[in-house]
Amino acid sequence: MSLNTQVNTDTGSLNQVDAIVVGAGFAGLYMLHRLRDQLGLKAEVFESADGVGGTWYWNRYPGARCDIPSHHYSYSFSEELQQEWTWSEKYAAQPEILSYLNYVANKFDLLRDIQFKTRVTAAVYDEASQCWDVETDTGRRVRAKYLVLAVGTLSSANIPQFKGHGSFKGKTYFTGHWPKDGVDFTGKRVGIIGTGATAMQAIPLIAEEAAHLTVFQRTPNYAAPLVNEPMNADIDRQVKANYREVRDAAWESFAGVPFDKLKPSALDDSQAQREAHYATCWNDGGFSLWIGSYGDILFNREANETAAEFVRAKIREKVRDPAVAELLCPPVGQAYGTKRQPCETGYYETFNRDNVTLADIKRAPIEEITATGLRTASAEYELDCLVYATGFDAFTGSMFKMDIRGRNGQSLQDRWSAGPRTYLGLATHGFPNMFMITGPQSPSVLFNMPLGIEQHCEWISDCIEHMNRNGLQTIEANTEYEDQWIAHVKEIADSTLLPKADSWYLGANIPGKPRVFLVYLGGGKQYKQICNEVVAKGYQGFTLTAGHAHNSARQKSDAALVD
Ligand code: NA7
Repeated sequence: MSLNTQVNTDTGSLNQVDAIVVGAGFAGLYMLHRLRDQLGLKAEVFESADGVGGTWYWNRYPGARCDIPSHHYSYSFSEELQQEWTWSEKYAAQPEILSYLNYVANKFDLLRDIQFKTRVTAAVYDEASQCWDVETDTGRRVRAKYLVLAVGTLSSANIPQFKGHGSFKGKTYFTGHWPKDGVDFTGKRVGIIGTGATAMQAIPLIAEEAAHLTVFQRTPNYAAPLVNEPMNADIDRQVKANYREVRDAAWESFAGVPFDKLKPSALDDSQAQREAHYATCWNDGGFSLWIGSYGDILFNREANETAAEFVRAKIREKVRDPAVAELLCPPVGQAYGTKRQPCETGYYETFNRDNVTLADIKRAPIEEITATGLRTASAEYELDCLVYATGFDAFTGSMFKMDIRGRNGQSLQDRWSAGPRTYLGLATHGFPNMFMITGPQSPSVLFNMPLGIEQHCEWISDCIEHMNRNGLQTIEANTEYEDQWIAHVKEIADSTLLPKADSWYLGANIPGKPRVFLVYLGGGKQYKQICNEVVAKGYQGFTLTAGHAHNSARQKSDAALVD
């Protein structure tokens, strides 16, 4: 049965619905479809943008594209959708992904339940009604039994507050908030701060337009070529004829995208064999070198260094000026792939252009943004445009922008002051009936995002169906299970080299953020099994209640703790 009524409270009337979903990207769209069209609930989505797309709405910077093949980087829930949508490139660019999400929104008639240009400012759990009271910047207030945060993992921009921030009189752009009508850099002196995955996509295209481009690099990065190409019609036909197998293979793989050349150990091969194998993976493109070459390069330093040296040699081959090449090569000691491996198309070659300069801001840090550009410890740069490609306050940034308060008025920031505390990356104690899609401590960014999102949306909607079918009012993660889950995530992460890098995977890119590794690294398949087992054991680790009137029916599902 669905709810769509008004309730009167001492602060005025609230619309009441079954579920509020925050965000209309890949996650929010599918969540709405599940809740509304499969469960028959009244669900409402709030989205701050004026259209769907989430991350793919905001990140319109030149060169933005996925680096998991488009056939994989798409929804699997509708066979009809899979058959009728045709990608034009192996790795789709942002405009095409955004068109796809608009197509999905129209096909499933989702737009009518999305409130655009509406930012959720607060979500407060009301003990009396055991519901969430959600406030927005448009003044709309809604009460809902369920609150689903589909706010994206990489959606809150990290904007470093350099001295003089805001004083630049030229044009400032943020890759994560790119103007809808694009930017024409023709004839401009452009500076870009950052050399992460985003910057590496944008730099070659900006360089083609700008009079001059200065790249401000703090840390060099290991990238591999994307090897994009127009969609091959035969491959498209083959995938469409076998989509079921393609998706099954994705779920069998560690990161939700299959690679068929993975060998156990780089150290088992001779140098010649290794180089040949790395070259094959390099030429395959995308993440093939990173997660499809040898199983031990992200676990063993010695194995890792063989891959690192292979990439350095490639950089030296591509970049003509040896001094620039050295600056672009991550030094020994900076492990390969422990930060997210960017995929590039002509990035390194861009530094062979006469109109491109690489500025080393590790050696000579940015001291001040000035009216005419910026000043580093060693030089003054006159600029017309300044681009920030400085990443995101990942995982928690967008959640913390809302004032989310659970039981006893405790804020989410407060509860997570030492780092996020979740059970399965789906829920957190003290915040009943609140779910996170691809939340901290789930596989999220180290898994194929659309597939991971689908698994979460399905788990959440199955849970809500279970609750409604059984007359249950609340579900809440138990702290013992949170503790165990956090320890489990940490233990797996610590067996790899990833926590040793200063990456956004553990919040190291944001000054003052607690350093906690935030991705479950056990692989999507294992994670899905765990989630399914939790359900099979009666939502083990969660407390489910029948509501105030039936507190005797409280089911504490913690009979057997996970070992
Ligand atoms: P990243 O990978 O976090 O990269 C941000 C870049 O900005 C990186 O080169 C940073 O250097 C640089 N940065 C950040 N803050 C500063 C300051 N204060 N001074 C100088 N340089 C700075 O973000 P991306 O957007 O490129 O990629 C994020 C993900 O989006 C990507 O992995 C994909 O999954 C999609 P640093 O390395 O910190 O020295």
